[in-house]
Amino acid sequence: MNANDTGAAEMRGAFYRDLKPLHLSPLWESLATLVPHTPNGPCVPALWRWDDVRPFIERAGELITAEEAVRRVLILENPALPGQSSVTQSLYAGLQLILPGEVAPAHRHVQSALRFIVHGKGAYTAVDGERTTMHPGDFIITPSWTWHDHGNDGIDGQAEPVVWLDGLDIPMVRFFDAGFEERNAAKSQQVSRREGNALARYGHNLLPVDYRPSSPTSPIFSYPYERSREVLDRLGRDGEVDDWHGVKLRYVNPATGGWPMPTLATFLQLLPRGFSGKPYRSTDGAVYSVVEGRGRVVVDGVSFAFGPKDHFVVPSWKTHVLHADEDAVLFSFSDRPVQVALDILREEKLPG
Ligand code: 1HN
Repeated sequence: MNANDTGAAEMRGAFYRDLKPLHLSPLWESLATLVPHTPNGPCVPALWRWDDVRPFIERAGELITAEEAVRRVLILENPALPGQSSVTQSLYAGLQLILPGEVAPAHRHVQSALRFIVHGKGAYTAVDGERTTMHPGDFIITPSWTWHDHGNDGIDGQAEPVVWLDGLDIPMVRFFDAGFEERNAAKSQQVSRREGNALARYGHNLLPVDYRPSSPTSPIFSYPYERSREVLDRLGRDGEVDDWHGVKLRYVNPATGGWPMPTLATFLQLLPRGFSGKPYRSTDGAVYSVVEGRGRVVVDGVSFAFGPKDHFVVPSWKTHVLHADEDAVLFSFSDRPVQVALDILREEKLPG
């Protein structure tokens, strides 16, 4: 640097300091960060092992009731975003516990929520007057601005602690500063339809003749694991195994063919025993819940071994491969519908 450059740098420095009080800043100093050559977000891959997390979920159950907590949840925080209640820049994830006899009181909010049942059965969630009993692997939707409460009455007189994964679009709603919430005077909402009504109406390749979607969210609240699992099995046996994803299906809104939720995409995939996937990356980072089987995900060369009830996050544009030692079933969710709507989704299936 010659004397001239030093002088120019000092003059620029002085200029930037003078700009500050006017809340002005020079774009040329941040352009490369604002418009990166390729995605270079702060999030890191991470894995939460069920064996590590479970004792803390149990302790939370001893320390606070579901009613006092409103929602008794341990948030899965991206290690690179401490204190932000975010597992990626756009996604929230948490593990919620409800003990036998407890009630998590009714409320509604703009944020859309999904539940993926991880552990135990016999809890219920009530959405818009209909209860759905939870079983491991079920995918359940709480649409934006619908009343919802949870309880745990058990099945046939047998009740056990139930844990599920909550996935919400909280960071997206926060980004838009568009959040509203209301609490219901009643702890549990009135039941107005028998359990299974929505699935009967909308979940069998038939729709009520005059049905017109009243919202972009799927009219099915619950996608039972039993049915989805059977399809994976069938397609796996038929050899429809993608070199990158194994047998991977997306959940669908039967009324539109689109995503079940306007902000969150959900997927279920089977990695057959011995599967060794090719590298893949996409701009929608995803949170995974392991339902069955053992294997590993290798993200940018770092290996994370997973087993049943483990959770992991693969951030945006991180190259990753999936391996399975046993038949493995993975549920996942991402912000794909939003990226598709904005026409910014990119994905790459890389050669092995
Ligand atoms: C919420 O309403 C639930 O209803 C779970 O179970 C997690 C996290 C943040 C905000 C609202 C639920 C939540 C939440």
